[in-house]
Amino acid sequence: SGYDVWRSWDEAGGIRDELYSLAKKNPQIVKLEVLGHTAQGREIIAVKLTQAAKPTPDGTRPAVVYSSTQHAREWISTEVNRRLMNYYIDGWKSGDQEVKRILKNNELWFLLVANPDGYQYTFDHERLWRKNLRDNDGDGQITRADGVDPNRNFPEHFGFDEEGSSAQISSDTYRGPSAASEPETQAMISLLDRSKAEFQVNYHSFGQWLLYPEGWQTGTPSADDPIYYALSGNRDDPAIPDFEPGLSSDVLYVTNGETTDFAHSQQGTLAWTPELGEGDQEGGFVFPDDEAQVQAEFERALPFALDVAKSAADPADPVSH
Ligand code: 0X9
Ligand code: ZN
Repeated sequence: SGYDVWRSWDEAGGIRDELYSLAKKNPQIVKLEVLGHTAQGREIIAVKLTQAAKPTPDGTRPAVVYSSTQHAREWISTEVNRRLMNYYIDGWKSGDQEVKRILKNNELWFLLVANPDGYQYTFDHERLWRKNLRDNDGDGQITRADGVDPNRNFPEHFGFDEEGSSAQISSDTYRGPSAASEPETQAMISLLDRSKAEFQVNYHSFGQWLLYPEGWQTGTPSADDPIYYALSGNRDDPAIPDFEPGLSSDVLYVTNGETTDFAHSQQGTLAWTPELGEGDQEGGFVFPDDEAQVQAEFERALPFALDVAKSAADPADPVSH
């Protein structure tokens, strides 16, 4: 791809190749699952990590879904999540006791590129593309009029108002023709179903936020708030250093049809949106192509990711940050 750090989906040795090769090399702990196919025919791939003498059926162990790159341009989210997946695989191989405990007790699911069409498009055509590649106007080409925002297409307050998503096809927050109209949305829903996940960490970028539901309104507290508070930390001592934890609709902005709202309300999966990376305006989407800075961002995010996994067996009694 011409970058030091970033790798596209399609290229030889890219993200898709890595998923297949990790599954092939580590059959005792890695299972690959094709959840669906995009408009352009790319596979939407999840990987399950768990260790057992005999294969355990999906959804039988306390589960965490780590997902990333619903928004095509948010490359740092895939790279942090990819390093997390490899941290678990390498840790298991080298006998890291904490990692081995987690993989014996839980199933961890990784959806590194939730929007592979859009992701590939940011390498080949337009670095700042956000949405998927639905041909909204049916003219057979991809232009500004095309694409659905994968994080506005979920069947939870879908299209509730025009502030939280848009009905305009050219908008970057176009919600799509109907709830769960998109293969990327259907794949995420099937993953949450299959895993019966206790928790989801849905990495995005940017802004150094650690967001949790609800996103569609600020009004109603949830009975699960104590778990969100315990795992997220607070402004003075956040679970991801320098990130501000908070209610997504309150500290950032209102959305509807959003993933973590759906996960929490419809699936009973407590879910966060970490917004990785600092920056201002659109520049923040272009995280530096610099190994040391990318690794530092991964290491910053790691303790929270581990705490969530360690809490999955008993979410009511979370590993308090
Ligand atoms: O707008 C989004 O989908 C997320 N931000 S991003 O810049 N990565 O596009 C935020 C989603 C979190 N939910 C709410 N803020 N309600
Ligand atoms: Zn995003």
